[in-house]
Amino acid sequence: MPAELLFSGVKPTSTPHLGNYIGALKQWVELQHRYRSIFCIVDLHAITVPQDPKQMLERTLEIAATYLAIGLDPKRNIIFIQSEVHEHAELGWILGTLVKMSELERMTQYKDKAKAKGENVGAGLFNYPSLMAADILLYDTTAVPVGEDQMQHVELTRTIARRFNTTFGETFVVPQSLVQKVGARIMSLQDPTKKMSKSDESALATIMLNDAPDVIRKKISRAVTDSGTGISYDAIEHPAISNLLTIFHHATGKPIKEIEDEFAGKGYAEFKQALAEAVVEMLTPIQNKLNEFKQDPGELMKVLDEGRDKAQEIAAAKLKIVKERVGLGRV
Ligand code: ATP
Ligand code: LTN
Repeated sequence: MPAELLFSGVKPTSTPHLGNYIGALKQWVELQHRYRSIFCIVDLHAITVPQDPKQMLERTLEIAATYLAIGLDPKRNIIFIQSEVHEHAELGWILGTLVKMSELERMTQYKDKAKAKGENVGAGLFNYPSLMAADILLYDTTAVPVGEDQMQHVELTRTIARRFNTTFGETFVVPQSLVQKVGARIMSLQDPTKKMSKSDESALATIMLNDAPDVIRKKISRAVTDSGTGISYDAIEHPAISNLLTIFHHATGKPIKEIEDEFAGKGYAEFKQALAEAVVEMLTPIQNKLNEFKQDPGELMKVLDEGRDKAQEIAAAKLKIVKERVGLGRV
């Protein structure tokens, strides 16, 4: 087994979208062959914004089924639900006593969400990075594959790990983020200056992993394009077409240059049609597997039971050391 350990997670706040898949999940499928990996469904993070209790578990299980449907192998990796391993919340509290208010106040995700919510922003959203640091540090993680928007949180995790090590003695491995070069930020199909997000007010902006083929075709045919007609990659001058080219690249594996050549002199309509078919082809096998897991959840439950037990064994051992170092309880 390789010594490197990879940890990542997705919040069960809604059905995952194409941005989540290209920016994060698809990478994991490749990385699982190179790292010992732990993939978590981070439900404690999801409740930092209000969630419908009735839908929470359903969405959590949907993300877990998605992990399996995209090809994460439960025999090689640990797959589990964050709230089922209480050590995460416990270490999150301890790390929250080390992180500074000023550091948390600088987090872009918090600032953006706080701006949207005003006075109603919950303290959980503010403390979010302490819990994320706990997720990562409990497992001696070396690599954290995330989209670009999460790099700042991984950076703060590194700061917290170093601070703990300096204060209480060498305890945590200092992890690194792993961000892929192309596709780290898939943009909205309706506004290429905004990232594709499940909370977008326009339903046409985001392709959900479980969108039916015709819905995918419709969303892509209505995607905004740049003024001019060329199909060439330039994220500054042609942000919309560059985003579509990025998606095309991920759906087909073809280099962007090759796609540009293929569509040189052709119109947007033809390009969009080919792109829609490529996305449908990429997502159909995933959707078929997802339906299988939904119809027969037994296997999924077994994977999550085993994942929880394995994760807990590692997490409990680490937390014991942490508590000893900090002087907490009669451990
Ligand atoms: P929201 O869409 O509500 O802003 P989120 O999708 O960022 O939330 P998660 O579901 O936890 O939150 O994200 C899972 C992973 O997907 C993260 O690693 C995140 O960086 C990545 N990700 C999310 N949106 C995009 C995007 N548009 N492009 C690339 N990666 C993304
Ligand atoms: N904050 C991340 C989700 C997340 C995560 C983690 C990612 C929570 N804990 C640990 C990697 C490692 C997000 O919003 N996507």
